[in-house]
Amino acid sequence: MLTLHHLEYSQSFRILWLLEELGMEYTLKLYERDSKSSLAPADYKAISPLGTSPVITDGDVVLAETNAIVDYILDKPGSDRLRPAAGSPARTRYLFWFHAAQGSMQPMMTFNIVLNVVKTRVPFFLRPIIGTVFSQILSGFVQPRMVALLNQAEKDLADGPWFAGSELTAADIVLSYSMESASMRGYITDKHPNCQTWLKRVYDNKAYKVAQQKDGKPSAAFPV
Ligand SMILES: N[C@@H](CCC(=O)N[C@@H](CS)C(=O)NCC(=O)O)C(=O)O
Repeated sequence: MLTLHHLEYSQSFRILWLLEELGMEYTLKLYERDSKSSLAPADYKAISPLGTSPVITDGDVVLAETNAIVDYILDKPGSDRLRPAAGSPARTRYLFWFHAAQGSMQPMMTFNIVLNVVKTRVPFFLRPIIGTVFSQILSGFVQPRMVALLNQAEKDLADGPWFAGSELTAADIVLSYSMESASMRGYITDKHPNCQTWLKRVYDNKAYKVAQQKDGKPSAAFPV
């Protein structure tokens, strides 16, 4: 049976939601982050070929990388209902957002988290200078990219309740973690009403709620 190795406050929450959304049978193993480094613990790193979360095991298969895991699961017989049909307009939107989530938005959020964590760990007398440098990185690099992504999200979500249109797809599931991170870090504001409504829709989703219960944490996203 497929086992999801779920690291707390990590991108694997999306795989938990996906499995619940599909109503698939699976085993869930929960892992806590290392209290000093906030990274995955040694027993988690021993499973994942990249040492990162998410990772699944399924018989002899060990698979890391969020979107590879999503496609692996959706390729299972009877599970292909969260990808719009090839050639449909919804498919093009789906492809864009499924890949923009992991290729563009999540890297910005991870970068943001890393800067925040580093800032709290440098000697206090270096913090003002480090803080200034990091602010410049955030305003010159992260902020413009997030503005472009969220402006596009606002536009696309004006056409339907979900990123690919009328139906929930795996793009929404993958985006959920990054969009929650963006909201927690103040990138999603009142200027993004469609994004705010979409996030509410995600939190109201039945399978998402079950995933939250199984996860047991106040948020899916890393809270720093
Ligand atoms: N591109 C990878 C990114 C994975 C990643 O960086 N995961 C973070 C959790 S959000 C992680 O494993 N952090 C703990 C660590 O690096 O030890 C994916 O989509 O799976």
